[in-house]
Amino acid sequence: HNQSDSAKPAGQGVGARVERKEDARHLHGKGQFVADMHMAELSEVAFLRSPLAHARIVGTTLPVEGAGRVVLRETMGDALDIVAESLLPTYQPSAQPPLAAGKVRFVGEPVAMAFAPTRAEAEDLAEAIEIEFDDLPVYASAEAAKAASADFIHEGWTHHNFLTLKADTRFDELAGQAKLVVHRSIDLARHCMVPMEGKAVLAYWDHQADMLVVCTATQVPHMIRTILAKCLGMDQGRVRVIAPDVGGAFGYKCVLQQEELCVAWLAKTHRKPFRYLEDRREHLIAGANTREHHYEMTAYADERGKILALDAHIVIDGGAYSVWPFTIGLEPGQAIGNLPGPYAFRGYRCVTECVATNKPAFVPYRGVARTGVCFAMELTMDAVARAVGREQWEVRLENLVPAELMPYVNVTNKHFDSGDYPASLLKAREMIGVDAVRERQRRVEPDGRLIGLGFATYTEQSAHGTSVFAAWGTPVIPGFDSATVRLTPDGGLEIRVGVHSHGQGMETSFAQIAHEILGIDISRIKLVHGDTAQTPYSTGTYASRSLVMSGGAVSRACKVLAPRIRHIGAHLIGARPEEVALADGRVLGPGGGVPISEVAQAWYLRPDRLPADVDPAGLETTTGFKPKVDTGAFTYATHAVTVAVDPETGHVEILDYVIVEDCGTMINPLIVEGQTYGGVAQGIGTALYEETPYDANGQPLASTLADYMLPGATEVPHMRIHHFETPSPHTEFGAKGMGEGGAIAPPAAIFNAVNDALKGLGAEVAHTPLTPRRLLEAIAEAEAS
Ligand code: MCN
Ligand code: SMO
Repeated sequence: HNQSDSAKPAGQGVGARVERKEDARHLHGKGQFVADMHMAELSEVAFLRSPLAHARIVGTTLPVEGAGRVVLRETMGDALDIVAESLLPTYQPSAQPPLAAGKVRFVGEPVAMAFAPTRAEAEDLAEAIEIEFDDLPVYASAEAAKAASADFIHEGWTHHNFLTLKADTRFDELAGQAKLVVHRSIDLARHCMVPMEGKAVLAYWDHQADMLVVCTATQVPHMIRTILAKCLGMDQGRVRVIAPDVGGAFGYKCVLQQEELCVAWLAKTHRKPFRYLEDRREHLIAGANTREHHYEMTAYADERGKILALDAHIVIDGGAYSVWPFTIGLEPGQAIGNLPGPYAFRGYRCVTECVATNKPAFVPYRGVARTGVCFAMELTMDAVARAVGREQWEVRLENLVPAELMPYVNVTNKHFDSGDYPASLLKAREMIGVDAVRERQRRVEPDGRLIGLGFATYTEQSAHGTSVFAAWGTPVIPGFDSATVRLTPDGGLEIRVGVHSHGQGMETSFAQIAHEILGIDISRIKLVHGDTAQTPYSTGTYASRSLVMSGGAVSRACKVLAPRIRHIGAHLIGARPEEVALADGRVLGPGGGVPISEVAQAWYLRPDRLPADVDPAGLETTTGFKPKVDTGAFTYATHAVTVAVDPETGHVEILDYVIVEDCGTMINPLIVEGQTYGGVAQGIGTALYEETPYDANGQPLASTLADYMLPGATEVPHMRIHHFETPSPHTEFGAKGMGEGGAIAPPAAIFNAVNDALKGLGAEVAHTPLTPRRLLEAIAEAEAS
């Protein structure tokens, strides 16, 4: 039912709309998740979690029966706390213990664990542990924390901020020239991530290999191996991490979880298998949180709505711990750097504070800070448009970086590599039908609902390089990756990558890349991923980097293999290597061809048929790829939406949703569209439904899916998508990453549409999620003033 204007190249190579190879097993319920694994003598693990947000642990009483199956932090004396280091000078690190030691810092923090043959028995045992607490002052909000000058959440701290970042570029000079000043306060609520599969980890001792094996739902198996080995004091060569099928990750699974360390410790210590599976309630209470940003935005513009300078103060509620490896610095770093979005203004002043509070850790979530900054910037842009009395799209055109200035370095030193941002806005404007919507607005709806139209344009920096992560303080993240390819003895191809696919369709798109170069049928190309023992080292999948980095490495590795295959094939058909080409699974030359399988057989089984000068490196190679620049590839898009707002009930219905996106060359447009739709569904959740509220004592108020609202099939509308394909000059095939983009713009576009609908009432909304209560309050407030 989804429409795309993109051309459909036939075949299986780059650009073909091939259906995903991985779908068959998932649609038939044959996926292999951690919860599907069976193992003799497996013990299930349950955690006793803190009922308080901030308290000292003053006493512990273990149950008489089963005390040997209960673990406290002091039992794990040989394991290290998790500490994420940062290069940023203002950063205060946190020591995150695998189980709380001395004190607890958020409701749901693991305090003890118990194990038993069944989860129910393990839970009973955990519940029989008694912990005595002494209350400490609770910092349930950034405001509460900033007001305190003692009793900091972490030892050795001198204030409550993890980090404060500042920027000032020509602010006073350019703000001074403005005719118009527009100010807005803007809030994004804290929420959870709710992947279908929660945390899941099974660890055992492989007695034959004499090593620890950890099967875990992670995006970053190699990095998890590195940090587990460190925290457990083991050689990395004796730890193997396997990420099997993973049921959605969205950033939640790109950091080390306390539970992963705990279960790995059990297996290492007892030399037996242990498993922990997070349940939904644990996820909603104790799982990592995301998105909670507060903005004070002041735009300085001319009378046409062209912004000259922007002043912003951003406060991010960072929760209790700074996660490994990215640190909490990723969120404020991306916020301060990406707030100017796709716009060309040159005056910028921003202070971004990231405050520690007594809530679960803040973890990257699809879009990372860009969902927040897009929301703040785009709401401010519309406020400027209203102030100057112009159309939202007209004022955006005044401000977007024009195509003729590409490549363009913006006010925060982002290197926009290519594309036409205004064209994406104009195309979205055409597709959503601005004139028809304006006409419909003028006629009164028979049911009294108000019609509104909203836009949001954003950039999605993807495939960030080493220097980009270093500027966010994270020293461990490289701007390159690698791949191994091997022609098998029967002429199939194995690709091995250290990134992990958990819904992105890499088993298909990486095969398409290899097909493009080697011509092997994709049904004969196998992607091996998610096992540190079988794949080259990689920091893993996050930041929409896998296709550009590892996909680029697959391309490069195939280009290394191709001449070797041609060389042997040419010899077999009596041609010169430069006379032959690879296509349709064959080496084709002037006098005929030979199947690639015969080349493979010559190498593996009939070396007597090989040319005398054959390259002994053979039909396998590992190589890396690094984009030509370190600054990333910038995907961009405009989302446009029309809504109907019911001023009586506060209900918002999305009537139409349009996306015009440009991720450079698409490897598989079908997957690109699926990624976008999924992201938009999550963005609609952020905009209208999802919230994890806390009371003043730090108690979570939404701990079941009855209180925590998610968009379902009836809330996610039909979407229309149009692609531009401006190749990146810096990557293989000109592809740019795009896995997060869908989730960036929806809150901005939807709120702008609602505010457009409310214009006549003088009401405005700027706080996610837009519940009926918040909407009705905004209308009542406007009526009262
Ligand atoms: N693709 C393409 N052509 C392009 C770019 C991408 O065909 N020019 C396709 C490829 O199939 C590629 C996929 O889109 O595998 C996503 O590519 P990329 O942008 O490189 O993103 P990653 O593979 O690195 O995936 C990470 C990204 C992130 S950071 C989050 S968060 C997220 C997302 O992907 N989490 C997801 N999409 C997700 N989708 C699912 N189903 N589940 C998650 O947890
Ligand atoms: S939040 Mo995505 O894993 O960068």
